[in-house]
Amino acid sequence: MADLNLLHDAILKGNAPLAKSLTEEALRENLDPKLVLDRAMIPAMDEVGRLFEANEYFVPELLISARAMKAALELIKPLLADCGAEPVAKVAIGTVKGDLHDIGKNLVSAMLEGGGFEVIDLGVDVPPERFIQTVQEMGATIVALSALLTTTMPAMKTTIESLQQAGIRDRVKVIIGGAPVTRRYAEEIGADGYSDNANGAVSVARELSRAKAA
Ligand code: B12
Repeated sequence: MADLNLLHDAILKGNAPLAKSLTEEALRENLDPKLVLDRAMIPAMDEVGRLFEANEYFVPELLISARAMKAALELIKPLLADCGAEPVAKVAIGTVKGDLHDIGKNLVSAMLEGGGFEVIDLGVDVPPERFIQTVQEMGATIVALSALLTTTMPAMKTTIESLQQAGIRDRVKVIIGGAPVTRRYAEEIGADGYSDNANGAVSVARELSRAKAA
């Protein structure tokens, strides 16, 4: 029987091969991929953050834990599909300029794909112009911004302002998220939606695309 505590610890210790094989084992046993994520993987990264804050982990430990998390996440991602026949919208997603964190963004991206959205993943450190270009050239109607640093949150505001300046703000809905981001901040900078998790991101994107279609 797959042990989620062992998976949690493998990510915490940055043991990517073990994290991968334990995830494979859990999936072979038909454990719900969302349960594996919520009970083992995300709590492990939260603990990594706590240890970093307590000066017990440093950047190299963050990196090897992130690598283990990614190895496990790659196996989970294709299974996050949800067969709902929802209207599909195109989402341009990226981590904002100056910010290199992508685990949460990748998770949101996978959940959106699973939820029937077409996702254009622009990666990390994405300047506002890239979002603008994706809306103009590829017809994205939702822009999803991720930020994990308090110092890069203002880049979300700048991105929204740039969409305005480019005259395309009313063509898109902007949703934002990331550990330091709050609903209040989302309202403050004029975003259309916010969620503190990947499931919520899908619900918000659905609501906004329905509202747009109506
Ligand atoms: C792993 C990690 C790293 C890795 C990133 C690897 C990678 N490929 O992503 C590395 C080592 C590169 C890194 C670097 C740094 N990091 Co770092 N990192 C983390 C850590 C431990 C985990 C982040 C993570 O992946 N969490 C797991 C995912 C699943 O959660 P999440 O990202 O929050 O995403 C969820 C939600 O927020 C939401 N969400 C996310 N995006 C979006 C988008 C939308 C649209 C929506 C709706 C929802 C949504 O849904 C996701 C799924 O549920 C956090 C601590 C933490 N607990 O957050 C620190 C943390 C974010 N890092 C921190 C710091 C300080 C740094 C560095 C500055 C360290 C340094 N001195 O160099 C650099 C900055 C580099 C840069 N320019 O970006 C601080 C930030 C402090 C702050 N408040 O600003 C944190 C909080 C650690 C701490 N406690 O001090 N880091």
